[in-house]
Amino acid sequence: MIRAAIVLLLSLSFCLSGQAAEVPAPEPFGTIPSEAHLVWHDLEYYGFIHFTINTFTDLEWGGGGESPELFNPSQCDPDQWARVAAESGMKGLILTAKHHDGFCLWPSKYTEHSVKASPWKDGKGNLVKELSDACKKHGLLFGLYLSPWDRNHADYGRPAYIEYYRNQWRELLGGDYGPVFETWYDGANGGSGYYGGANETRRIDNKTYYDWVPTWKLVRDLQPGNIRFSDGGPDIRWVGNEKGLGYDPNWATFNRDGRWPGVSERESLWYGDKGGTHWVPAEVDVSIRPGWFWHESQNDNVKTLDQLLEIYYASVGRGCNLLLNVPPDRRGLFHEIDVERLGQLGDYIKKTFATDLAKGKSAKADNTRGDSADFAAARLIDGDRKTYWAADDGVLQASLEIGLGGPTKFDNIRIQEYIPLGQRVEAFEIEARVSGEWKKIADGETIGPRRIMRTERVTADAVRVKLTKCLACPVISTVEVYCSPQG
Ligand code: FUL
Repeated sequence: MIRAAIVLLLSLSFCLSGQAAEVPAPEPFGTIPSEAHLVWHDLEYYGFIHFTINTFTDLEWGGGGESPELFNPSQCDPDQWARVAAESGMKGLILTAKHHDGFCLWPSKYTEHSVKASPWKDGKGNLVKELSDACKKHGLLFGLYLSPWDRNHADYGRPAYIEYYRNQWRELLGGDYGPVFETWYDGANGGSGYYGGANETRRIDNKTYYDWVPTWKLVRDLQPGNIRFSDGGPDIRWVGNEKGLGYDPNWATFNRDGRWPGVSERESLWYGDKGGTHWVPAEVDVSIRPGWFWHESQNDNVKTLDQLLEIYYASVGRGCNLLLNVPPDRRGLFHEIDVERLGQLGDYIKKTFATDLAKGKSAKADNTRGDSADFAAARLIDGDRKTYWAADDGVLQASLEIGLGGPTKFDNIRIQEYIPLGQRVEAFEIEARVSGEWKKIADGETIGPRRIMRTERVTADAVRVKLTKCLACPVISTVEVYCSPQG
């Protein structure tokens, strides 16, 4: 008791003496990410699995009238998908539980058009379960794509279908498959189809037909940490192309109101909306092959390591997350060529980012918030992406200099803003000190959750990051320096 009183008195007098006066952290700027967003941003790279009857009919969009008898992979092995994905550095896998043709990869109790009616495992198989188990085994997160457009269902286009669609989400998210980190709502909606034998064209109004808000609430209630993807969010947005290209600038902020799956403006999808109303960052979805589904004719068109690296730097490198599709073949396996390319990509990423050449070296800034050690430049290189350097309020330009402790060869610089306080940087330049001379090696607009600049390879003893335009005082959590394995 007496001891506690003495400690209290001592700490009070310490505070009153002024020595412990704390410099306040910057106020959050604009709209900021949720906890679930922060977890999602850290995932960076994960995989997409497009697999259904299309794999057996050589189609990209099945009409909905295909016989379930066609679904019969001979050596289906979701464990191989998850193992290869994990080895290539992916953090999760998202499965097309149902694509536009309506065939369900799990034995849904709401339809007969599913694996139940297929010869695969005598109708006793459940691919959603098998993949969710394989993901757990290999330390991957598991996500689901359930196409809103259903070219098989007799009620598509009528209110009854919305209840069917929601029931399927209840089935998928309510129990057997564990945590589902992301749910995917495709923008392709309405058109010709089988529709229970009607074989006609059914148009719907993307903005009103699905009545999305209750569906999204249902998903969140069943899976509290879930991130919901579509052209219009609500949590993350489509990047506006299927080429694997993220943009610069890339604002995580987005004017979300009035945007729905299939309803958005391209420029907002590409760049986000500076100062936008909601945090809705971009996800880049692209296939390792020309198609989303496996086609034998595309075995020679699997993207090369160089193409995959272009995609990696244009997506992950620009602060987006990369969702790379790898379609299983008719055996139900990732094809050998795809496995090889994924291995090359994973190997490259692992080797490039193995050693941060700036970590624990020296750092200085031309402005430090309140001259406080809490926000000093040393925070940039402490190997902890949760600490940060910050400038004083009102300072909208700053220069950060990282000393590398002697001439050092590198070709990658990774920078992150501390996004729990919002996205602030609008323009930056990077220089390297080569033989005593500063030389510009990169520039760009936004940084956000991460920016990785692949530069010419230089040998330099210091790196300078100039923040030339900011919306509010900059808050940067890390500057890292790496060298790729080539050469
Ligand atoms: C598109 C779909 O129409 C494609 O088939 C694929 O699923 C892709 C990821 O989204 O909108």
